[in-house]
Amino acid sequence: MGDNLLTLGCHLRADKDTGSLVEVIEAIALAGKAIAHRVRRARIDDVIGEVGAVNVQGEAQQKLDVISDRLLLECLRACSAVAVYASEEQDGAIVLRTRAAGAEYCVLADPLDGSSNIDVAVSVGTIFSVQRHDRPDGEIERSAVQPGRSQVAAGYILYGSSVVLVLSLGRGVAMYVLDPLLGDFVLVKDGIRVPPAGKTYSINEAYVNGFEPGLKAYLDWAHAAGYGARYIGSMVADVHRTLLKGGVFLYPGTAKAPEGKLRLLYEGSPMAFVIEQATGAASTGRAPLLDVVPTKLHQRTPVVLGSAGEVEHVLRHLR
Ligand code: FDP
Repeated sequence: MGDNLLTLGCHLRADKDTGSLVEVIEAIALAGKAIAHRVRRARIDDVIGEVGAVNVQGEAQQKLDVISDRLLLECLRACSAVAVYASEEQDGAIVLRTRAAGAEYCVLADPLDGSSNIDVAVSVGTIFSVQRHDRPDGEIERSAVQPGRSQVAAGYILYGSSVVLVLSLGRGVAMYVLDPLLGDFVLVKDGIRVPPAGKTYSINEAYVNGFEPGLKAYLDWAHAAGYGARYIGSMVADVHRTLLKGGVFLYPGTAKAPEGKLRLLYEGSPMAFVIEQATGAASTGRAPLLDVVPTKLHQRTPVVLGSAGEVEHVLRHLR
């Protein structure tokens, strides 16, 4: 049995082109360790339940949503390369420092995705996206509102039976696991590829009456073709399974919510970036998800992602 001792920092620094992006990823990883600690103690400390407030999208904030957001903000504030932080839990982008001060990056995050599952100890995760901060300092927020295609890094941290960090810097996808004894993320796999096919779909099928006819036709086709269903209801866990085992994850629009539920910049774009970098595919159902030009920070998008062959089965039914 070989020991995995290549840490996240050493692995990233081995690539000379990565520059100060390493510090940004390390700041996110540090926040991930702090969040993992809070998630592990969720029933011991008083962190379960709602804060009693709603976020900018009208959703009830869980205590751990707020704690995770604060931890991320603190870690990024301490990182001199970060100019802007935008999160699902904040009304607007937060300016940490200017480009004139040498800050090159903008970080967007869903600090604790799937947090409604916390009280039943189901896996949750942090999703992050890094864009280059290349606008004049007067338009600092616009660095956050960019198409997914221009991300310089994206990934997620899954707080499951182990703590897993999946990362892409646009040159493939690597997976690290938090070694609790060393207190560090160590590389467990590089060059991850989504299996090209996999007969599993992951969707909240209870909304079927609100789906468009093409999607209903896809589900009928998948049933007849002997597909299995897996839906945890926690995006990071569902996407992680799809990345490693293949299949397709869908959160479509419905008659009531045509743009679906997931946020383009905090969930759709970073997950699409990881999946495409792992040779999978990601779409809104109409267009490649990474090509969507966002108009606002908290924009929502329908999501179809996973094995290239499985995404194509969905798209041909939608066309
Ligand atoms: P949550 O509301 O618990 O934060 O991002 C929202 C999300 O979780 C995703 O993690 C998950 O995939 C989705 O909502 C589940 O929504 P449904 O309950 O509508 O299926």
